[in-house]
Amino acid sequence: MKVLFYYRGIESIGVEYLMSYLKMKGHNVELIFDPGLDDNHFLKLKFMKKFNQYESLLEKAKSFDPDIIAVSIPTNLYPFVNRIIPLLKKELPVPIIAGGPHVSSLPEYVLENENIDMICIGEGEEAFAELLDKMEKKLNIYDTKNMWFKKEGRIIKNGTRNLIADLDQLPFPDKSLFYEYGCFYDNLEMVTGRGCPFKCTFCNIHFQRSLAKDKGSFIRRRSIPNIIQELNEHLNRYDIKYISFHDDNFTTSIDWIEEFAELYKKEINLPFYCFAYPTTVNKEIVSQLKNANCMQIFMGMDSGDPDIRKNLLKRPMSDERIEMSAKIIKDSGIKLQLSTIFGFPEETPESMWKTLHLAEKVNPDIASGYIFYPFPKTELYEYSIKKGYLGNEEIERIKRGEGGYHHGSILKHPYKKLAVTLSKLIPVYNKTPSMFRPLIKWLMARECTKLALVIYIISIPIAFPFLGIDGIKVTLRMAWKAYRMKVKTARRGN
Ligand code: B12
Ligand code: SF4
Repeated sequence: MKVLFYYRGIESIGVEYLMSYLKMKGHNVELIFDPGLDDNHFLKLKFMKKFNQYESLLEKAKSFDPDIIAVSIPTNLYPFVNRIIPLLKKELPVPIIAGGPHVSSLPEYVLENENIDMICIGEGEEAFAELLDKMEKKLNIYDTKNMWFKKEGRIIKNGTRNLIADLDQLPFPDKSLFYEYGCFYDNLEMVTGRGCPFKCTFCNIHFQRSLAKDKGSFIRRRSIPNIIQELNEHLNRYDIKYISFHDDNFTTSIDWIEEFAELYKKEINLPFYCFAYPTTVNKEIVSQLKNANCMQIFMGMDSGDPDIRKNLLKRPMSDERIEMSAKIIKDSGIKLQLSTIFGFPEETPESMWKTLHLAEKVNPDIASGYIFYPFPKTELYEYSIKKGYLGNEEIERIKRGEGGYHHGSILKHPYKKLAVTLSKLIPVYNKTPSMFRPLIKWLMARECTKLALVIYIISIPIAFPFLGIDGIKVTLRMAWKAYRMKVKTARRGN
């Protein structure tokens, strides 16, 4: 079967896993990738729109002549998916299947979409392969687990299958098609496991855990040799300078880290980046990470108000624990990226300022600021509805995937301007010498959201020296590739 994937903005490890699995099963895959340069979730740059070439993508789609089109939908990608699927459906009258976090959260709603014929809830590898196999053999597809279908005006819902227990059995994610679009450069992204043991109320992963109840262990980790083998395969193919481990939590097991550090140092030894939950950080783990050449750790502080953390976010930890974890990381020589979120329901200006002040005490190398976005079906989404922060209009906007956690708050929140200003200026504040900090604070208190955005953009290379610069390089590369594709399409048209 010929499967055409659509994705936008950045490479997707989930889609790469699907591609390699389907290829292993003998299917043919192709990708149309929209670089989304005018709106990459972080920045809206209207003048970059001219690089978004739907025509060349459609032409590529037509010449591939797929049997099925597959789209992966994180919530904030839904508006863009909705722009392209009517065009694809018009040119290629084949079924469209959707999967990913938004679909798993709102299956009924997504299936109402006239252009989507079937959806996948949860993990897609086995379900999608089984579906294609049945389609190819012209068998009944409507009993495929994890899949829901539209048939003659009815919705057919199937239960979920067990989670993939042994991740080592999966083929390594296939990055080749994303690479052709320039989606990565020096930085190799990968995941070493699936699932997370924590219960943060704003997180989609915690919701996904509830979907997979009784379907096997939610938290799974690949074996170290399997990870090293994947790394070696990519390193032989691409000119990689550092690795980003995108696991929700890299640091949950000391035994795993010890074994990883030893083999990684021996076989790979490239600088890497990973994520850590504050209470999993200790001297032993951090020294192993440092030994393995870890250059930066991303740690979520989220709020600087202990009550908000404990009661609202279900991240019960003291300020002192956060400071201690930060100190351990910094003392080891690993760079610390501290993540903060502003604009939670119930947050007052006082609690938002507490976040700034705790970040100041922690003194990370990089501070990132986000605006709270209630992802559908998360506990904090339901809470925001109950407490009146989301009315019908906002709920509909979230279902459509509008907004995000970079630009503005979607909540009916009395202090949203302050939340936006703080989220944009905290990275700059963090890099400002202390004698000039009162000036930034003065700006923050004025809630000048537009000025804050301008300052944020200008300061990206200083505030985010590693990922910010990599992001700029990748964006330029994607723009160049998109431009070349446009030129080729135009030449063929003439
Ligand atoms: C790595 C990561 C990133 C990386 C890069 C993404 C990449 N290279 O893959 C970065 C940091 C850049 C990133 C960016 C964003 N991310 Co992100 N990211 C993740 C993370 C940590 C891992 C994703 C992953 O690889 N998972 C492993 C793969 C195997 O799982 P998967 O992607 O879910 O795919 C499986 C299934 O969902 C299903 N499936 C998926 N699509 C499809 C399609 C079809 C047709 C089928 C059949 C099945 C199917 O099958 C796949 C294989 O089993 C997840 C959290 C998580 N643990 O999933 C968040 C997560 C996916 N990200 C999230 C968000 C919000 C974003 C951003 C929108 C943030 C932002 N505002 O900038 C952007 C979106 C960028 C974009 N254009 O997509 C949210 C999504 C929530 C939601 N409801 O949408 C998540 C769940 C985080 C969270 N805790 O809430 N992200
Ligand atoms: S630690 Fe991260 S991935 Fe895990 S539940 Fe919390 S926010 Fe989600």
